[in-house]
Amino acid sequence: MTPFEIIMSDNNDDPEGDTSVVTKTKSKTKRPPLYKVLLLNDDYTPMEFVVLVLERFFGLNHAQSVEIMLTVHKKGLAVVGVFAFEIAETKVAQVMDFARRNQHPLQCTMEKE
Ligand code: TYC
Repeated sequence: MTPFEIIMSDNNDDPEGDTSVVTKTKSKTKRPPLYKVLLLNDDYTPMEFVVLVLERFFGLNHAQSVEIMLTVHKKGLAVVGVFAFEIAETKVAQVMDFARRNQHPLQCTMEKE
């Protein structure tokens, strides 16, 4: 797509002078898509571990982390944050790795917003 187009007509309904038609098309800069990072409930991961994950990898304070952890516990899942693709991917990998190393079945996924 060309960002703009200039049509100049001089042939010639307007013998006096120059009438130009200038049209501009909006150059559409697309914002990158965003991805929700979701935390899933399970029956075994300790609540304190989930709180620690939220504090450590999502920069949430203790009260926010407890609140989100309890939402996941009650509702089955919650959105923890919304990020660009690579950031979301990194967060998911960090959480999954940390859970695995501590032998908890905690699951973290992402989906396009
Ligand atoms: N349901 C877990 C328990 O009762 C706590 C928990 C909360 C686990 C959130 C995972 O994403 C989670 N120990």
